[in-house]
Amino acid sequence: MKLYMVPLAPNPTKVMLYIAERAELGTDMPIEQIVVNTVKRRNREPEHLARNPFGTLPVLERDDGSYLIESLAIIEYLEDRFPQGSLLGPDPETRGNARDVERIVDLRIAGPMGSYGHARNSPLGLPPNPELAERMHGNLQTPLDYLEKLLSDGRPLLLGERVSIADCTLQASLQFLRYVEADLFGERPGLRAWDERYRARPAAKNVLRW
Ligand SMILES: N[C@@H](CCC(=O)N[C@@H](CS)C(=O)NCC(=O)O)C(=O)O
Repeated sequence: MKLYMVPLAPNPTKVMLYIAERAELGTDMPIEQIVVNTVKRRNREPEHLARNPFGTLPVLERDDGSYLIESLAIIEYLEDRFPQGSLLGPDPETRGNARDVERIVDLRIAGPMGSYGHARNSPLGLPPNPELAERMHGNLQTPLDYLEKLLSDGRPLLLGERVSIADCTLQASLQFLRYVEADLFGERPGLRAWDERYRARPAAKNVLRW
């Protein structure tokens, strides 16, 4: 299989972190990772549009040559294809909780963080938009409080002791924020400690560049 990706972007990074965490748990998935340079707009060229008409990354090319073009669908596919040592967890309760927090992180945090970063200091060269940045900052407060509260019981990771797809999705967005030199945690010591702890993991060290 092939994963078309770009290192800084949050959605590819979340899949790359997932693959690295699975490797740490003992499942080395046979996936070649291929960079598509979004700064040079290679993702908008016919070669990539043939893989994914929306031009986004990541894209997983399966062994039969067909594609998956949504990051969470790619992770779920890999979970189903390599169920031994699944990251989602062994039972419906664990899997339900992991999916729930991952959706909250992706929809309520990763999206606004991406918009905030691009509005402040876009790596793709988008024009600054202070008004949008301020609105995204406001939208992020309740979801960040939600995560801070989850962590307030002393758990090391977002779902407890075991790493989850929610950790991968959150860290993928934080790498992007570090690159654009933004910090949105405010006075949230639980999230700051989680960030340090997650970045010390071998999978994070293998994948993260910023
Ligand atoms: N819902 C898609 C979103 C994919 C997405 O928006 N990827 C961004 C990178 S994080 C991208 O490719 N942006 C470049 C572009 O749209 O030109 C997913 O989860 O995979």
